[in-house]
Amino acid sequence: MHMKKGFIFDLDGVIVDTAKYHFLAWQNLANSLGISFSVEQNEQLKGVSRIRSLEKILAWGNKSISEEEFARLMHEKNEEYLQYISRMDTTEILPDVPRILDHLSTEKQGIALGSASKNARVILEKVQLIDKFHTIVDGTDVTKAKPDPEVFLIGSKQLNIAPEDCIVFEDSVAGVQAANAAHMISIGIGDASVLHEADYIFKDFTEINKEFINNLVSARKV
Ligand code: B16
Ligand code: MG
Repeated sequence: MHMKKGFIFDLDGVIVDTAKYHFLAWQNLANSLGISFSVEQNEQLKGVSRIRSLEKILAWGNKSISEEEFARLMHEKNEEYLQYISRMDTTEILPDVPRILDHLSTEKQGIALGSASKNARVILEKVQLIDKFHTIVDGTDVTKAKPDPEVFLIGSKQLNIAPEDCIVFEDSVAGVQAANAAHMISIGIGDASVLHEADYIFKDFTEINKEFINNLVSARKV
């Protein structure tokens, strides 16, 4: 392998499963407002920004609140979420993520994070993966949420690798759409019926072998 590519990883749902913690915190918040909140609804918040998530929950509950209350609820939700992630450790890394990161690093490929989360750095530190990334683009760097390609385009720029030479791993529909809009190769991690817009789909990283990665290194999105 010699051609240098940029591999951009989403965080929640790709490297770690923090959706369960978002769920607990959003559920407590929704219930405190008298709004019910299901696992299915939580699915619809994957890859969605914090602001947009709260807007959606309020819409589901037919509630309208003041700007001050909105800001207070966002803060409260994040405080509870931070409590959950403060207890995270390396056991929460999803299967075979370290194997893929190590392989890419041995092969001298570019590695970036492209997440909507404003807590991405804290999480990567907790699971001790932060040093594996050449650059980290998170919710504090972007103005436009996925499916806008901004987060991945910033990643490609920071890696100094053209978008057409970048490959994105994503678990959300909006994230796959963002990768496609950025003209990058999109790899869906999760359910094929949900992520059908992706160029390739795998249940998780255990299904991805070295040969597949090596082929990506010599491929280009057309
Ligand atoms: P925070 P990703 C996304 O992360 C999550 O999937 C989404 O559920 C969450 O609302 C969003 O980050 C914002 O997270 O509240 O921590 O800023 O999948 O893009 O890595
Ligand atoms: Mg995700």
